[in-house]
Amino acid sequence: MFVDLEKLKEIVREAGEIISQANLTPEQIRSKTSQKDLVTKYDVEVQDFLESRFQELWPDRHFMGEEQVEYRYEQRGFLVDPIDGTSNFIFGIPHFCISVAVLEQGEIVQGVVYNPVVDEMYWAEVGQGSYLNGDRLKNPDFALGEAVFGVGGSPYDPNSIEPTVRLIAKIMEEGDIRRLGSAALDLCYVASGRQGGYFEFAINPWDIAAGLLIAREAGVTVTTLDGEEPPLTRTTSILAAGPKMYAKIKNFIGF
Ligand code: 2AM
Ligand code: CA
Repeated sequence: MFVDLEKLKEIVREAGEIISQANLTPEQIRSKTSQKDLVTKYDVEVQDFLESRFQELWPDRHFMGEEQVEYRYEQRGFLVDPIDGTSNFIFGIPHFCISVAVLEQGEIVQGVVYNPVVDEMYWAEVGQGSYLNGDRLKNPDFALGEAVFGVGGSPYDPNSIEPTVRLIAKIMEEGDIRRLGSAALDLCYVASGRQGGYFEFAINPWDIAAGLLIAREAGVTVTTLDGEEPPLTRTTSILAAGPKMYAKIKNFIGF
């Protein structure tokens, strides 16, 4: 049995309130791995809130969140990013979200991605389609020139800078790009067709797990940038697009 999705959405919405009411001050921000990798008091607060509510309701499920000190990947449990798009949150760009994936036997079976600023709740259950609030999502399968392509910059990974720029250049010969700053929302935007596709060379499982299911349930093809299944236990590359755009990018990269 999966978790009660309505209950899960309700809790995530409550967690969104913590972010909406946040009053961020400079001393509540600190850097993690580098000056580009930031965390705030609210990332931790949201994670603690979700962990305690999930443990109350679903005590037999493991909880793993980005802000934990040590990561333990389990086949069955929650994979959580309390704020995806923290840099946007810090600088007041209203584009960030809470991302929660539910795993069974190592597979993502449910996903919820919530942007509290615009009250947009994306959600999916495996085999049941994906939704934005009450509306079913379907990627419109655009050609490359017909919709923008979302790009993740991975500035934390120096090796990815050059291939990222090269792929952007190829895409811009025919289309246009966006760099919105939240991997989870990038995937949801591909699900809905706001973006035709999205790629990033280095991204973590908690950023993509929920969005990956939401995108796939909307007919989006999602793999690594080598055409493999994205692993959920380590940093990975990601390519998500409708079939037409996916084929085009596959051709550019040559996998
Ligand atoms: P975050 O906001 O949860 O930190 C932007 O390109 C994306 O990269 C965001 O989803 C961001 O997630 C993520 N990100 C932040 N730090 C990262 C890191 N050290 N390695 C890989 N991805 C990271
Ligand atoms: Ca985060």
